[in-house]
Amino acid sequence: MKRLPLVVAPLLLSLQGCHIPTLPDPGERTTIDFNGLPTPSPPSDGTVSRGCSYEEDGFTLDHLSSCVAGSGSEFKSIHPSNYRFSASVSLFNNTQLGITRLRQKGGGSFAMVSIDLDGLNGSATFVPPGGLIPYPEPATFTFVGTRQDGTVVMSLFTTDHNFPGRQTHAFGAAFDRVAAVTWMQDNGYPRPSQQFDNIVVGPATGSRVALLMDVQPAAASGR
Ligand SMILES: [Ca+2]
Ligand SMILES: [Ca+2]
Repeated sequence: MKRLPLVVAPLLLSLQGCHIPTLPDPGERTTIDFNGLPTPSPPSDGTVSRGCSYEEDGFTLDHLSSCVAGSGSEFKSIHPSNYRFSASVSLFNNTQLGITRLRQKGGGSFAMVSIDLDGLNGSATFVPPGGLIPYPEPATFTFVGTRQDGTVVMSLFTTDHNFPGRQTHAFGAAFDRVAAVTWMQDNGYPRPSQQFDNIVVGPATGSRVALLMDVQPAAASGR
């Protein structure tokens, strides 16, 4: 029989009588890639509204910024006939400063591993009052991860000038054991300027003791 570390044994004893869930295999990872979304039939500009909530592989993306289905401000997918398409079908939040939130369906902690990012307008320009100006790209992404104990972590990424041409942003250990990750659509006046794809997530792989406490916060803290 394997010996329990001194730190773990008292904790497990204190949780006797509580429901202790099966912990996931830390080697399992999932890629949310949007590739199952059907290509639109012509005529189309190659983008398709996908509503205010999107589910894939046991995870949910929610549009948190007063999203109204059918308004055109929802999530949209980008397909090969659109000039923004790069490599494979991706998604964007079609609201300026719109917030996107990723959570595991049914709750629980997970590890945010990486995400592919790109701009949305490239070198295109527009004419506001005052003359021709380019869209504000490269686009900046600000990711905020929240753990079940309320701890908040943050990660920033700015895309390059290659468009369409995605980059992979890796999160590292700080984004292990998060319960939710949000990011805000860049201001992008007069239209949004970020797209994302290939969200790689996995089971929380940090402290196994901490993970047990995450899934049983009431039992562990007495709240
Ligand atoms: Ca894809
Ligand atoms: Ca790029």
